[in-house]
Amino acid sequence: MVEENENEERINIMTLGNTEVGKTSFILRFTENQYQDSYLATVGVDFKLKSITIKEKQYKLFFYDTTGQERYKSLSVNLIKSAHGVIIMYDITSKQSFNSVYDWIQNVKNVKGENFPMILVGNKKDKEEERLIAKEEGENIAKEYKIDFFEISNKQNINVQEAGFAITNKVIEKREKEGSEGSSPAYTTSSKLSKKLAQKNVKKSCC
Ligand SMILES: Nc1nc2c(ncn2[C@@H]2O[C@H](COP(=O)(O)OP(=O)(O)OP(=O)(O)O)[C@@H](O)[C@H]2O)c(=O)[nH]1
Ligand SMILES: [Mg+2]
Repeated sequence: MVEENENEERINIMTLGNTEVGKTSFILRFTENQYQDSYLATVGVDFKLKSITIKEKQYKLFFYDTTGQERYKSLSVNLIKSAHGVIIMYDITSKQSFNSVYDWIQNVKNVKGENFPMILVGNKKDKEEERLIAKEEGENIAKEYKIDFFEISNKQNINVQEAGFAITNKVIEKREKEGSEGSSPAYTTSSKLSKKLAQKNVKKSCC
């Protein structure tokens, strides 16, 4: 079982993007500061946890992870419902992964509407000699959708923490804003779906 600590507010973050862009590697680097060169496609839904304190408040981050393989796309799209924030990822050496960014963003918008916390990340910044997507191209999409953009490298640990904390802060800002507007968002309680998944997967990946 995932230990529920009353003092910790839960934040569900999803990584979305084509297969092999580095979603699992990002989560591993952000939560455990580890990196593996070998590739193993994510099977089903996985997650990892990280507890953090921001402005003296404790948060438990749940990073949800699915494969970007086309045939499992509906699984990823279904999970968006229980996300509080999303990281859209592409690989700077893969045109196809970059071309899919619009689709992934649109999937999120279809489920969550406008102004949902989201950031765009171009991964594998260490492979400069194989780069096919200029930094400006990523920046332009981010500008178009008014979201933050980062180029990162999980391998060399560049900008990974910055991206992880940026999406976390976006979620917190939105909650604070909605809280101050008097609404009581469903964010503070975990959704049934994510809770069920957490219980199902906790044996696979643990704290
Ligand atoms: N050079 C380089 N390789 C990376 C980086 N991040 C991930 N990789 C490699 O890219 C491959 C795919 O990484 P994963 O994290 O498994 O990709 P994924 O997006 O989770 O893939 P799916 O689960 O199939 O959707 C692995 O061989 C990683 O080692 C990076 O920053 N630089
Ligand atoms: Mg994966």
